[in-house]
Amino acid sequence: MKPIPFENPIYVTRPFLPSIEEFTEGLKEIWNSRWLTNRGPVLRRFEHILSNFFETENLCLFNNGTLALQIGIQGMGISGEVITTPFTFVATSHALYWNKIRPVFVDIEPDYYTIDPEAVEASITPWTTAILAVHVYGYPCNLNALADIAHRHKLTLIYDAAHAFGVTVSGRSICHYGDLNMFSFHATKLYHSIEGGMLSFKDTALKRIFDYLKNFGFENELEVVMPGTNAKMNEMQALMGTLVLKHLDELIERSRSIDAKYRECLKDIPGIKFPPLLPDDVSYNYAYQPVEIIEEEIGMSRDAIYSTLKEYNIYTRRYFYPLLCDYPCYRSVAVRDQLKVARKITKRILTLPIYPDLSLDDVERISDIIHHIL
Ligand code: T4K
Repeated sequence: MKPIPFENPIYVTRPFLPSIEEFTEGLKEIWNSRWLTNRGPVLRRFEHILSNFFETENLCLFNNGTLALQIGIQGMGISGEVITTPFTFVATSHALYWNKIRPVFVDIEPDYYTIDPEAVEASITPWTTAILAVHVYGYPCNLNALADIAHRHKLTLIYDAAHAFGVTVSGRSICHYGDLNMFSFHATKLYHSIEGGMLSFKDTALKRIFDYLKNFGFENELEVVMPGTNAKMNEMQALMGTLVLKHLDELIERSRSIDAKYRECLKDIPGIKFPPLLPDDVSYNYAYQPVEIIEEEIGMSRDAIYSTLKEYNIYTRRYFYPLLCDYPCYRSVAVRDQLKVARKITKRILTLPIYPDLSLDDVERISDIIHHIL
C-alpha cells in the first residue's frame, strides 16, 4: 500500500527555538537599553560565554559565517592560490573570490568527504599560500596530515568549520586546530543565532585586525585605521545565540538518536551507504544526515529518489551538488586534479532531514517511504 504523504512539509532542517517566553525576557533588556547593535551588552556577554565554552579568548563574532571567512582571509593577508575542496557550500570559495584569490580545487576522501591531504600536497605550487579545508557535515578533516603539510610548506591552515559547532577531537573543541577556523551560526545549523558567524584563531594579534575590519576600520570617532566593512553581529542575534547554547547538549543528543534510527531503519538497503561511524576520539554533532545513493545497486538514481520524496512532502537536499568548480562562476578556474572521488560522491549524495524536533516516529515514516519508493 502506498504510504500517506506527510501533511506538513518535512524539510532537510528546521531551526531549534528557545521558548518565546525566554526570548521575550531577553528582549526586554534590549528594549530598555535601546542598544541594538555595535557591540552592545548582550553581544559582549555572549562573546564571554563563547570564550568560556571554547576555552579561548581568540575569537571574534560576525553577522554571518560568509563575511567571517572573507574577513578572516583578508585579515591574515592571504593571497595568490589557496588549495580547497570543491565539495562544500559556495560560500567557501566565494570567500576566496572576494579576496581575489585563485581557488585550487582538489579531491576529497571517500569516507567523510573531507579534503584529501595527498591531493593537497600534490597541488602545492610556488604561489600557494594557504589550505582552506572544510569539516563538511561536521566531520573533522584529517587534522594531523593537514597540519603536517601546512607546517612543512609554511602554509596557513584555514578550516571552514561552518557545520562543526560542538564537535570535539580528543576532548578539545575543533576550534583549536587551524590557524583560522570559521563557524556559521545560520538558522539552518544545529546551533544558531538566526544568522551569525565566528572566527577562532591561533594568533592573538589577529583579534584587533578582525575587530577593525568588521567595523569600518574605526579606532575611535575620528580615526579610521583601515578600510573595513560592516559585518557586526547585532543584539538580537547575540540573544538567540546565548539562549540556544543552553540547549546544545540536548540538541546533539536528539540528533544522535535520529542518526541511529536512520541507520537502523535503512540498514537493509544495500545501495544506501552511510558514512562509517566516527573514531572514538571524535565527539560529533550530528548536524547533517548524508547518505550515498548507489544507483547501480538500487536501480534508481539519486535525483529520482530526491524528486519522488517531494511527492510525499519530504524535502531532502543534494548538499553538495554540483561541485563548486562546475558552477558557471568557477568554470574558468583551471582544475588540475581529476576529482575522481568528489565527482562520484556529488552524484550520489543525498542529505536526509535531521533536526532536533524531528520525532523518531517521523524518521521511521520517512524510512518506510524510502523503502516503498525503492
Ligand atoms: N561554509 C559552509 C561549508 C557552509 O555550509 C555555509 C553555509 C557557509 C560557509 C556560510 O555560512 P553563512 O554565511 O550561511 O552563515 C543553507 C544556509 O543558508 C547556509 O547557511 C548553509 N551553509 C547551507 C548549507 O544551507 P540553503 O540555500 O540550502 O538554505 P535554504 O533557505 O534552502 O534552507 C534549507 C531548509 O531549511 C529549507 O528548505 C527549510 C529550512 N529552513 C530554512 C530557514 C532559512 C527553515 O526551516 N527555517 C529557516 O529560517 O543554504
